[in-house]
Amino acid sequence: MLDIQKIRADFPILSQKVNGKPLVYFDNGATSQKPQVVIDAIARYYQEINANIHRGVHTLSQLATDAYEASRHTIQHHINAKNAYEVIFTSGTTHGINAVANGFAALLKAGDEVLVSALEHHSNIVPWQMLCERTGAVLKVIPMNDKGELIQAEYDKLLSPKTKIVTVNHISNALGTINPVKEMIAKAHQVGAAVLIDGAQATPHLKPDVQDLDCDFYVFSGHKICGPTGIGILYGKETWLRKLPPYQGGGEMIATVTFEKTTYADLPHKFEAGTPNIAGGIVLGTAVDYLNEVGFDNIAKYEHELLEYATQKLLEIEGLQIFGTAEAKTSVISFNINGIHPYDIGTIIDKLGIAVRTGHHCAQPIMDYFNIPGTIRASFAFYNTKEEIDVMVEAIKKAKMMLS
Ligand code: C6P
Repeated sequence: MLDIQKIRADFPILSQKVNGKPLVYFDNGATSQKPQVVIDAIARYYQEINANIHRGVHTLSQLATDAYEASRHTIQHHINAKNAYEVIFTSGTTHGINAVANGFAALLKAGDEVLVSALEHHSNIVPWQMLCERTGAVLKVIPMNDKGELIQAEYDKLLSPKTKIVTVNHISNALGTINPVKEMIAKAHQVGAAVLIDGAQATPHLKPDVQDLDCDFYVFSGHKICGPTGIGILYGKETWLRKLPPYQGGGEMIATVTFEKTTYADLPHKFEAGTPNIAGGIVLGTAVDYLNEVGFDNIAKYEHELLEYATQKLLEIEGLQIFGTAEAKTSVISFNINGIHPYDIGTIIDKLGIAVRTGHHCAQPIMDYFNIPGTIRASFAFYNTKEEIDVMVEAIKKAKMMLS
């Protein structure tokens, strides 16, 4: 069982007032709040060991390098990667997806197929469209049903020897659907396709096991898992990372450089050009340790309670419709109230201290599917409470009265 009050005390921002009201932070899908250990670790890095890494023989450079590489091992163990060099530091999910999509340009030819899902964030659509434009490959979309679940029978039909890569999120940011990625990966492998899993929304809620999933790539962002912004992870199977060309050229990703030819550094450095986000990399390890101390089983169980409680309470509001009713769902609720624009509700409840996201959530095709401009999205984390949900529900009722 989680001691929520003790956990909340770890997050200084949660005791703040916003617009004169206690903050109710339900925009965790956009970014998570940071515990004091993470905030302290950022300051400690700059106060005590700030130096460039993998370059100097001096003591600070060595300390910073050791801390950065220790964090890589923390993340390796967290996601159960076979080797630490399969864990690449990136600036975030978007960077990771672009690195892989860019690499596939060297492997695809006209007529090859790339499968994305109808549930994707723009970050997992646009880089693949750009890849298809460059190579003449064809983008195909795995459709979804009215509950926001991917239609597996349609996926089966789309898979063929022409499919070179399948790219799908583990959890949808807009609807909260948890996709059956393990089964989808196995099916893709039967036709020889690689699979990238966008774990941006999954990693705050669960501990991915990349070897058990057998995914070829798994990407996520540090800022959604209590870490800083500007840091993320691209996991890739060694065979794939060796096969793909580097994404960017520059310092630290080379073995030798002459004006005639450059040879590349070994993994993981081949994909880590330039001075990285050193503090971010180190502190991502701190964030992952913090979450593991809270425990992902505890997190999942508690967040599911919040989801069920909020769903039931929200549905008591007349005219409220929830988008995304998948059987397997995480603690995200997207909804609208008859005839009221989501921005109007979002703006009014912000005045009451409540932070939710409104709009298309960088997932316009999902909004198009439902023929709506956007939704109000409340996304809960393990530090939220049922009392906060009550505050939001009352605020929504008030906003509804004002607007109708
Ligand atoms: N979704 C949201 O409010 P970056 O921006 O690179 O850290 O993550 C991009 C991204 C990719 N895939 C999924 C499934 C995501 O949810 C996100 C980020 C945030 O839903 C901000 S748009």
